[in-house]
Amino acid sequence: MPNPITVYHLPRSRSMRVLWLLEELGLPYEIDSLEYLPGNFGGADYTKIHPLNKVPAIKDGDMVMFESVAIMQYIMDKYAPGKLAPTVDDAEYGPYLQWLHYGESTLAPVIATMMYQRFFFPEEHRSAATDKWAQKELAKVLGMLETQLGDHDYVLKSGFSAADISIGYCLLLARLAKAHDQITDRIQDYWETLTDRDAWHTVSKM
Ligand SMILES: N[C@@H](CCC(=O)N[C@@H](CS)C(=O)NCC(=O)O)C(=O)O
Repeated sequence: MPNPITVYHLPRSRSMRVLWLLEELGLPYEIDSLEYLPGNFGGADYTKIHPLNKVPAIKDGDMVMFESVAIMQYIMDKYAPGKLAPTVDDAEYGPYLQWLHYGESTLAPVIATMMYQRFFFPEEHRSAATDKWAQKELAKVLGMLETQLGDHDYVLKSGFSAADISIGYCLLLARLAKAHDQITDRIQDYWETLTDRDAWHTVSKM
């Protein structure tokens, strides 16, 4: 067993992706719980770990890194090769990488826009036009996910993978953003399949 990885964590933040992955893989980890200081998560001590005070980050021995999806790739490559991801010679490898990154690169920015519009910006800086744009965009990007899901349980036909963790976290974000109108029955079914997993049950309480 490797030494435990330290995960810098705030509930409901992207550190859930990392913890969910570690739970699915049964790898040891320790949590460093950050203090919620708006605009400066974790305070000055955490700036030494992540210069922008964004969550998550991990420490593995002397190595410190951030970016949730990159952390997932690091953990899988180093400690669980061949698990929760197709191998490079598999026909699903390209689509797997695409959907793994779709979570953070395509889904998350649209949902984050909604969250800022609806909850974080002061009233006078909110824009109905931006919110409307984000709603349309989210419907579009979730529509593409719905097409990919088809009638299988997970993003890849071969079954659950780290891509589902990356995207699944965004479905939590979408709920927090109150994007209920964009969550279709099919996306809701997918969410329920994901949140039925033991690892999710554990992580959702952290
Ligand atoms: N692309 C980064 C995004 C990190 C990020 O923005 N995390 C949020 C919490 S979920 C955060 O720290 N927000 C505070 C900020 O942006 O100052 C990742 O995937 O790790």
